[in-house]
Amino acid sequence: MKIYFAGSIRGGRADAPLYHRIIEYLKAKGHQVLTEHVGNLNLIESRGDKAIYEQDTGWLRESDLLIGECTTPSLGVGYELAYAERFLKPCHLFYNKTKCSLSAMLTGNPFYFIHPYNTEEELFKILDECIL
Ligand code: 6IA
Repeated sequence: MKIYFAGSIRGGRADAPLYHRIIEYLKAKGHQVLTEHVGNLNLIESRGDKAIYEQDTGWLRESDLLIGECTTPSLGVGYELAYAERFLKPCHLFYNKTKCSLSAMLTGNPFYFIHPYNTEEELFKILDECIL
């Protein structure tokens, strides 16, 4: 599958190492992750914002599935989720329930598959079921 992984960039990079581990896991399972850079630990902004927007919305339309790690709140991820809904892309959203509570605009929308987790081990177990 072509997977669009969504995670915070300008919203804060505290969870970047986790994004990296999720992306590597998805790749090891044989999937193509279109947004590998989201897990890059030394992210350097080298392109203009218009190019980023056009590239990412194009990848979203091309993707089969969106996986979002939403523990660190991000306006960009929120936008991507609404965009993915518009194109009826299945969206699996993860958040660490010991660290945050997710926006009601997501948990209240039955379109999204919402996966609260306690531990990283639990996250990967749920992830396995999403990518079968
Ligand atoms: O509002 P945020 O910046 O936290 O939004 C994060 C989300 O928007 C991610 O899921 C990305 O898909 C997308 N996004 C935001 N900034 C970038 C970006 N910046 N590149 C690609 N996607 C982005 C430049 C970094 C690049 C040079 C490696």
